[in-house]
Amino acid sequence: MKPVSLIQFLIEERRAGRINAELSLLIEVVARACKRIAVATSKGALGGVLGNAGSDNVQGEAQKKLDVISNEILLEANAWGGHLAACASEEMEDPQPIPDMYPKGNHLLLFDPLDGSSNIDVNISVGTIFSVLRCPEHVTEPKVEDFLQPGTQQLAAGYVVYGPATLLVLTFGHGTHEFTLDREVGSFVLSRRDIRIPEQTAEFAINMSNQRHWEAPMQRYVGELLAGKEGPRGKDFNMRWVASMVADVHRIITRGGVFFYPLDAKIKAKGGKLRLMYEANPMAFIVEQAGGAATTGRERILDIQPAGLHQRVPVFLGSRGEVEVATRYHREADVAHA
Ligand code: FDP
Repeated sequence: MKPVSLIQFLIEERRAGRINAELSLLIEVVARACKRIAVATSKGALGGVLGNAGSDNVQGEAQKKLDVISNEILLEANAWGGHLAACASEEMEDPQPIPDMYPKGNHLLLFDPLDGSSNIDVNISVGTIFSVLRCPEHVTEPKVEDFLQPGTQQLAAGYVVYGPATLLVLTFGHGTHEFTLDREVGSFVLSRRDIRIPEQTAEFAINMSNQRHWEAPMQRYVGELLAGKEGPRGKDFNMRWVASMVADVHRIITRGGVFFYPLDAKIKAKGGKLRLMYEANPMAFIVEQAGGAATTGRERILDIQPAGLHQRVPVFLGSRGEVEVATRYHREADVAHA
């Protein structure tokens, strides 16, 4: 079969009436920016881009040079095309308006420019995560509250993983599709259409070093997985933790599995570790569109009414069967303590 490029795929989505020209352009621009980020990350030490930038982001986390570079690449690429009303990023406290000299569009773009950035300096996969919302009607200068829409309102979501190959995974709410960057030609080519995550799995991803800080239902759930064949689950489970959400989610998209960043005593006051608007929501949309499930352990992620641009939430996502068991344990524990 003839390879299908991202551009061709987007034209077909437009013809099918699933996206409009502006959203198509937006995705093209984001994909082009991510190709530049792929080039920057692949240079490693030779590009002079490793190490800390010497600054902190809005979350008080040390910024890597590549965090800052990737953020600038995405902002610059998206400023002039006329497809956006504003951008918001993990690296910036407030939304970034489109400069007055450029035309404005009807979309809002949120992104984590370089997720898993603690892995950059050790040459392990990192990625970009993005989410697209519609700008509310008659809003010309979008404010934070215009971005605070539940994940169900997303028009598109995607991530790019910069690994041995650079891959783009994308959804418009009609299935989840994967594109592989053909480095010689410089274009993304469709490599998997309508990805399906197996419903059952024997593989889980979690940072086990936090075990003693977890809530009781999480202790119970993971305890049962670790008990293996002899335990209540009656089968052995395997564990993987890359510590780059994009890489862990991509493994799940590819061969099934389940990813947890639950609440723990250290992060309880913040509400969780991962950010709702540009990590949990886009990943939940992608995973649900591939037949998986995504919850906070208590509720569906996509149903959350956001309260802040940088809000954090617990994240349970992947193979439906395991997300449901872990979520049930939390709900049962809440009922028992009500
Ligand atoms: P990072 O802080 O390096 O950007 O986005 C947060 C994230 O990485 C995820 O990509 C990753 O899954 C998680 O944090 C890793 O957290 P731990 O360091 O606590 O394992």
